[in-house]
Amino acid sequence: MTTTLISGGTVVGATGRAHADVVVDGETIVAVLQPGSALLGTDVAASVDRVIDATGKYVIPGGIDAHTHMELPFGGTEASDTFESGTRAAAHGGTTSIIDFAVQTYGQRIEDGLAAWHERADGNCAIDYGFHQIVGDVNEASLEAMKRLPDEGITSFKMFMAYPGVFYSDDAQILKAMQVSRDTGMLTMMHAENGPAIDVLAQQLVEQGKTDPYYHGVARAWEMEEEATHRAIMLAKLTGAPLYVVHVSAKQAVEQLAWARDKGQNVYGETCPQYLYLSLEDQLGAKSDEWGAFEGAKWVCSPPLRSRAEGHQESIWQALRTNDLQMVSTDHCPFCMKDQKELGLGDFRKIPNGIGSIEHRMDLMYQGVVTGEITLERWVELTSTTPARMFGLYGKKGVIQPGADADIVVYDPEGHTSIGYEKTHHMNIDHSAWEGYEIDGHVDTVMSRGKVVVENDTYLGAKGDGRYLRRGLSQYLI
Ligand code: DUC
Ligand code: ZN
Ligand code: ZN
Repeated sequence: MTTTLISGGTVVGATGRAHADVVVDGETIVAVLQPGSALLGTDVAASVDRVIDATGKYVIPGGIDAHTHMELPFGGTEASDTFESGTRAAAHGGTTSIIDFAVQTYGQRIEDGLAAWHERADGNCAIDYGFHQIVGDVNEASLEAMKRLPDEGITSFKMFMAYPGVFYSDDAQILKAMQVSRDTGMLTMMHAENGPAIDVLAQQLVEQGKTDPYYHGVARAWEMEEEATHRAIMLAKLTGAPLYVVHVSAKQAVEQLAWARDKGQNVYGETCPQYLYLSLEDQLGAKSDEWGAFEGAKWVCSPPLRSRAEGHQESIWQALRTNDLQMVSTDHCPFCMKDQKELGLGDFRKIPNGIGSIEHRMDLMYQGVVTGEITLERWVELTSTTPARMFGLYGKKGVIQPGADADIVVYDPEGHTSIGYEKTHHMNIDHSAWEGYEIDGHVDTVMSRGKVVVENDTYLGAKGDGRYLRRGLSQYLI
């Protein structure tokens, strides 16, 4: 087994930072030491197989992206990153674990949906991976199957108040599933947008000839997110289920979460980098020679980008500081412009929804440290420690301490990252929603369970390095 010393860096955790050396034995962190100190009387640097010099750099627990959709079937196509390409890109960006969504489609048994997801991921991942379960068809059999998910290491499930005819659940179905959540301790994850109302607005816009991608955001008004978030909160209150609202994009949805949390309810929320940095105005202004106004399709995701003039981005940054929102995930769900997004030429409703960000989450959130939006410790908390606690991985993941998996990122605050077009990223997309973003920092070295998988921007790992994570119940509930 290889032993490694990461020396001279600043170890940063959710609660503080310190100059410290980290000793790794095989797959595990075995010691965090005062710089230069001896371990059991031995000179550590002389006795390990390898020393990584982290002088002037941050040493942080590997990122955990708790919301990804590799290979998701959507809108007549499939998300363009496979478990292989998506997890490799994640590693490049300093993310060492993902939690992807196993899909139960309408008419399918949960067991079969889950088995298919294991088959897709098994032996293909570059980093460790777990699953949430999408419940796309609540019926008596699914409700029984859901109760067995914790035995499979799946302790959270996602429901959709959006996408009628695809993943949508009505209030009665949600109520029944939340009762299972209450009884098992599993976390209910909610896509909170009022899908039936949105579909009416979208149809009316198309009938008026408003078919460009921009109108996707007009149809998915923030009122529909606020309303659904409130409804989810009330159903959770009624049933006693713990609730986690995914991809929060609207200021008014944050207010709903804060309101419920102030009353002591077990309610949590995540946001994504696109809701912090990108806006509906950006999407409206996007035009290119190749695509014209259809260029805006690159940023079609749900919930949609929100208006900067309305102050959503500002309010979401604030909520990350005040813990009204607890985490940042990506909702990584990439689709190429060619053959995929272009399915919606002439009708924005047919554009597959999703943005690819898995490679850039750690960098984009570090930029929030540079600009003073969040502290260094909060960066680690939002991107690694809380995801681990929220989804039952803490202790092994999300922290640098003896006994934890050696998932470690050496991050260089003096480095620079230019986010560019497909040729510079590793995600399987023919464009970047983040093209032109400049980050004052750089992922230097990435270790996944003791193995250096990225160094000098070079991938050193192998397909199948990543293992399935059997998760415990949430360690974050009040
Ligand atoms: N939102 C997206 O943008 N893509 C996939 C699913 C979702 O809820
Ligand atoms: Zn969603
Ligand atoms: Zn999603």
